[in-house]
Amino acid sequence: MNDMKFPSNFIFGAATAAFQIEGSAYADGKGPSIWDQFSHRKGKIRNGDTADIACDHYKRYNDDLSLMKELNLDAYRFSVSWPRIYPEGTGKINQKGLDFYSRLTDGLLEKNIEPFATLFHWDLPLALQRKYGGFENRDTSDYFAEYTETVVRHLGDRVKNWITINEPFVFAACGHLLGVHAPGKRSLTAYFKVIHNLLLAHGKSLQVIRGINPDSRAGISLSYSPVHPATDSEKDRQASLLANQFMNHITLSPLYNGEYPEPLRRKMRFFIPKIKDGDMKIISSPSDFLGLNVYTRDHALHKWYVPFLKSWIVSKKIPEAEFEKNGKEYTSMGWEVYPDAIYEVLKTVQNDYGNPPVYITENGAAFNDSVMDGKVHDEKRIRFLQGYLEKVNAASREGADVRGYFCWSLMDNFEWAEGSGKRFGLVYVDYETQERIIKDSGYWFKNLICLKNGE
Ligand code: IFM
Repeated sequence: MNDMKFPSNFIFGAATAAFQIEGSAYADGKGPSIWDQFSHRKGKIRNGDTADIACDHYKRYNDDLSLMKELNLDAYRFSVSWPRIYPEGTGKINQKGLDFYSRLTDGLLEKNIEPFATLFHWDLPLALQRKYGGFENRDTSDYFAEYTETVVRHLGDRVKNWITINEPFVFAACGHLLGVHAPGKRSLTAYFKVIHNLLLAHGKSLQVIRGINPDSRAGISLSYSPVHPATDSEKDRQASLLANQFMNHITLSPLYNGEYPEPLRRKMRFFIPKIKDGDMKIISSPSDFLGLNVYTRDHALHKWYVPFLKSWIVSKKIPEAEFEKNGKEYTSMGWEVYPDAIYEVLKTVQNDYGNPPVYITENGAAFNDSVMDGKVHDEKRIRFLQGYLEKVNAASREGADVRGYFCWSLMDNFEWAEGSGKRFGLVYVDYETQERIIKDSGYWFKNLICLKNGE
């Protein structure tokens, strides 16, 4: 830990998302989201878990603020639940929803913790999905701008850091191409439409934020898993280039270059929606920072039978029985522990995208934690965080403009289709009693922050 030197203005925080922690699924006038609906569909979530209660954070946020203070966090990244603010997605505002985030924000500021608010972390109001087809419909980008305006007018005097959208690729791919996340669609056409409309929504939201609070800072959070060729063959190398474009540059390139990447655009021309004049300009409106969520890398193989792309990702999840394979380490998500991924991502953004200010808005690991004598000894997570942070530090020493790092996650929570069994937290949550226990990694992270602050 002592080898890592982070400047005192480097921000260390922890992140969460509304649907994953809040519970109180229908409290105080909240409307249903696509995830409330999807998580109750048979067979969609591991073990039939739901997030109806999750970490009960909506009711226990004060205790959770104390935990954040105990961890000495500089910042906290949370998301606002759109259907708490607009139960129908648009139209009538639910004041009680706004009040909740207002209390949370005040609590953070009282504790000297900088709020970073994400406006969309996947819990789209169900009404927008049912009536208009959700983000397949470009009008949803306007509803998002309306919602942005309401939230920023309410909190913008206190929240100065805004993240418009979390991981457009994952929302589009898992929810509209693979069908494993809400709303559960499987269509390549839907995938591209949703990517485009989310990016459009980001651009419009950015303009709204700027218009209301010129002194605030706003950006987007992108998932980025570098894709490496599975073998040394030229065909696999080509497959990895396309897979990288399909998963990573599909969002980075429009945001920073104002265009979808070639040759992806050529190969996918039948699926890419009609792009209206002016869209790319809105999408590439300058952001104040880029948020990057980095966990692992992937591998691509050439597969002749995959339509158009001819590229197949082989490493996203490996079965638990193979965790020790090849001397590599894996998290309980089946993701390879590969700290160089975060270095590669930061260097790519530095060298190929103009070195914008970056926050790592998510990085962390799920392991099978257990409580022993009231403690959680999670050495694997400590090793994971140390390894990745060393690489963040290395990239920063080589000129990458990285300003902060948010651990995913503050506490164990509802991991989407994987349910509640995958524990990513610095804090352990006993879902039966809602007791919280700071894990050894939480104390390790706290110590890192103290060292950075010279305490
Ligand atoms: O839990 C998710 C989060 O909601 C988005 N990024 C990845 C995390 C771990 O899968």
